[in-house]
Amino acid sequence: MKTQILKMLRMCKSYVSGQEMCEELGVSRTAIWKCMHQLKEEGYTIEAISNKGYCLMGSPNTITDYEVKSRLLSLGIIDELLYYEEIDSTNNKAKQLGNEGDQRQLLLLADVQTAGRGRRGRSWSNPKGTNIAMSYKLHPEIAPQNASRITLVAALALVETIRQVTGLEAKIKWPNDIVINGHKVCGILTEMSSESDFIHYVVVGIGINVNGEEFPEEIKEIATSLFLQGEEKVDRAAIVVGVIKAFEKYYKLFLETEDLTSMMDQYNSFLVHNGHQVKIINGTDTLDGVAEGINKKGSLLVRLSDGTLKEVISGEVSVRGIYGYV
Ligand code: BT5
Repeated sequence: MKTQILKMLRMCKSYVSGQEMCEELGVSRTAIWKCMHQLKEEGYTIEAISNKGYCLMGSPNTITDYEVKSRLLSLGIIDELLYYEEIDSTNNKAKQLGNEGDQRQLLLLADVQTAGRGRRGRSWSNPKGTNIAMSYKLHPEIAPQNASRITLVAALALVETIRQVTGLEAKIKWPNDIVINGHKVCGILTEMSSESDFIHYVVVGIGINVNGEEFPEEIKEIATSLFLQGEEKVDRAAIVVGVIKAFEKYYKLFLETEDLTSMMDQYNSFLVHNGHQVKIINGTDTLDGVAEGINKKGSLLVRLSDGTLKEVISGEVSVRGIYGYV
C-alpha cells in the first residue's frame, strides 16, 4: 500500500484527498491514516490539510522497494523487486533463490551488506545508509558463453545513469568498474549457473558508492563516492531508478544480437582507457600496449608494441593504466 500511496502523491501536483485514496485503493480512511503515519515516521514529509488532503513535500534518502517502485510506471523486465535492510550479499541471495528454482527475473536491493563480494573472493565494502547494493537475477535465453557481456551492458547503464543524475564524468574501467577522476565508484560482479547450452540464471551484482564520506584504510586510495566527487548528497533512489531504466534499454538491445553491436560506440566513448597505455596483467605475466576500445564481443582490443592487435577477453586478465589503479 505504501507504494500506491507514494505513487498517488507523486503523480498529483498538489493535494490528494483521503477520500480519493480510499476509493482508488479500496481501503478505509483509518488504513490510509496509519500508512501516512508510518511514512512520516520513516522520514517522509507529508503535509495534511483538512478539506484538501495530503501532499508529499519531501522523501528520505532511502532505496526501499516502495520508494523505488513509486517512482516507476512499471518494473519492465523485472518480475519483482525485493528489498533487504540488511543482508550478507544480494548476489548470494539471488543465487540461493535461483538454486531453489525461482524462475522470476528479480532485482534485489539492500541498504547494508555484511559480506559483500567482489571477483575472485575479494570483498566489497557497503556501510549502512549511504550506498546501493543491487543484484539482478536474469534468465536470458542466450548462449552461456555470451553471458559475461552483460557486465559491460550493466557498466554502460551505470555510467549513463551517473552522468544523468549527477552530471559527474563517470567512465568505464573495462570490464567491471566505474571510475570518476581515477577512483572506483562502482563495481560489478556477474555470476552464472548454466549447463553447456542452457543458462539457469545470471546474477549481475552492482555496488555503487553514493553518499559515503570515508572508506576503510585498505581501499581509501582506490575508492570514491558520488558525494565525494560532486560535493553534494545524491538521491539514492534516483540512481536505482535510472539504472533500472537504462539497464532495461541496453539489456533488450543486447538480447537481440547477444553482443554489443548496437552499443559499442557509446561504450567506447565512455572507456577510461581508450587511446591510453595499459598494462594487461594475467597472473604473473604482463603485456604493455595501447587500448583501442572494445569490439562487439566485448573484448578489449590492445595494440601491442610490436604492432599486433591483442583481443583481451573479459574475465581473463586485469587491466591497469601505467600510473596506479586507472
Ligand atoms: C568488484 O569486484 O568490483 C565487484 C563488486 C560487486 C559488488 C556488488 S554489491 C551487490 C552485489 N552483492 C555482492 O556481494 N557483490 C555485488 P573486484 O573487481 O574484484 O573489486 C573488489 C575490490 O574493490 C576489493 O578488493 C577492494 O580493493 C575494492 N573495493 C572494495 N569495496 C569497495 C568499495 N566500496 N568501493 C570501491 N572499491 C572497493
